[in-house]
Amino acid sequence: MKVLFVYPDINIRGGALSYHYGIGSLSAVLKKNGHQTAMQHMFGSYNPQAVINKIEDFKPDVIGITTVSFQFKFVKRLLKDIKNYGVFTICGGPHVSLSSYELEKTDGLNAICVGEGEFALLELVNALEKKEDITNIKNLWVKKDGKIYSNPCRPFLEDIDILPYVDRELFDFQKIIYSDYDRAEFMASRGCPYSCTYCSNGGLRKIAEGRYVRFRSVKSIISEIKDVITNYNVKSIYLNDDVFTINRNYVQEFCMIYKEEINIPFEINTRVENLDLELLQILKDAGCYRIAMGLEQGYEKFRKEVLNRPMSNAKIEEAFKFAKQVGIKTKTFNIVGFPFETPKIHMGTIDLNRRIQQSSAVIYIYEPYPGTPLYKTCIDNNFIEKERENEEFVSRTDTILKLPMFPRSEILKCYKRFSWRIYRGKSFKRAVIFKLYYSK
Ligand code: B12
Repeated sequence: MKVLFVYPDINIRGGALSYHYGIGSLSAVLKKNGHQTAMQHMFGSYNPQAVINKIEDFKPDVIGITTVSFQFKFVKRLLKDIKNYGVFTICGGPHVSLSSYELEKTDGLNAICVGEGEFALLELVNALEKKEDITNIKNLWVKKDGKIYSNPCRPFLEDIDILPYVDRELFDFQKIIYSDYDRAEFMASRGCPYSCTYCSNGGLRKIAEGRYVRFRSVKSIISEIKDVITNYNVKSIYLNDDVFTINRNYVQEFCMIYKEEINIPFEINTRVENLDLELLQILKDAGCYRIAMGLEQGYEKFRKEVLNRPMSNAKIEEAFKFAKQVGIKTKTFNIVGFPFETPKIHMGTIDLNRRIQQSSAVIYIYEPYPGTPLYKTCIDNNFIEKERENEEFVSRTDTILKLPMFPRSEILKCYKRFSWRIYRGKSFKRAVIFKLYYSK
């Protein structure tokens, strides 16, 4: 069977082209089982033509679309635009996993996948090929003759080493590497143990039975990295896991083998709670050049009570001090425009970023995701401006919230001024560059 994947990535800000691990993994499993796959990345403004061309050339039996919440409005448009081709359509990814009601409401959509999709999609494609019943496949909700068939989820895969390496050939992976300063991305794990109220991980964890946070064996990830650096031109590596440092023994083992067998610079995502001087030194010795951390909000009480991020500011400052001490660069992710935040509370984020002296800082505007506690807060308090929900803007550069305590105009102002405010005392040149970048 032929499966065409669609990766909607419309109105996303950023220089690097992105890879999609979910599609890569689904495609690898299908190919291993004798099916053919193709992929269309939708980038820039909404334009269905490239997908239509692919449908005409590749003639797929199934169209599989991945979707985060922000992209779903474009997915709905696409489903309408390709409806006439009569191809079976299925959507998966965090948005539909936490909003399965979308199946009933969405014209042109035949099924959705809730949670992990590798074996559900394989079963679906096999059943369609043999013209068998498709209404009782675990993880799938299927719409047939106006009726919705919803099925329970199979447990989370216990051992993710059983999966083949993600299919990188499906994308122009070398082009993706070149677009990101010759850096190749990997994931050693699935899931996150924390429950920040604005993030989908808390909801995704409850979808199925079993362990949500799983790491591949060090042997398996090292061997994939070796494979990729042999076949592509790569100068550094980014481990894109939600939090790479959850298990200290794992990090130690990884660092030891990585240094011996790979030995090129790498970056990870981490959390301050997992870091101490010793671990940072181990990371540094193995070639870790930068750690990226969600700081999100700098006012300790707000961060704890509204965002469920209980780490103290003292702990954050200590972790950044240690990173500096061992010579690892740091990057913070910050958000402005949370429900109940005020311009004054946001200044806590500016102050903390100034104090910790990170090497770089990124700011986004809060985006509410269905299925998260903070989305419910937005609904309960009537904070979402319904008329603006389908408005087109670049993801996380504007808000659809109407907050009495933080007007939209103020949120936009804080977003645009963020880098200027944190860098101007430190590096005037950098402050000006970022001021221009965010003022666009
Ligand atoms: C790594 C990562 C990225 C990477 C890679 C994206 C990717 N998914 O591969 C990059 C940096 C590119 C990225 C970008 C963004 N991300 Co991101 N990202 C993650 C992270 C940390 C891990 C995702 C991952 O790779 N998991 C492993 C793979 C194997 O799982 P998966 O992609 O979910 O796919 C599985 C299932 O979902 C399902 N599935 C997925 N698609 C499909 C399609 C079909 C047809 C089927 C049958 C099944 C299926 O089967 C797959 C295999 O089991 C998650 C957090 C998390 N733990 O999920 C956030 C997360 C997915 N990201 C998020 C967001 C918001 C974004 C951005 C919008 C940010 C931005 N504005 O730039 C963009 C959107 C990009 C896009 N157009 O989709 C949110 C989405 C929340 C939501 N409800 O919308 C998450 C959940 C984090 C959060 N804050 O809650 N991200």
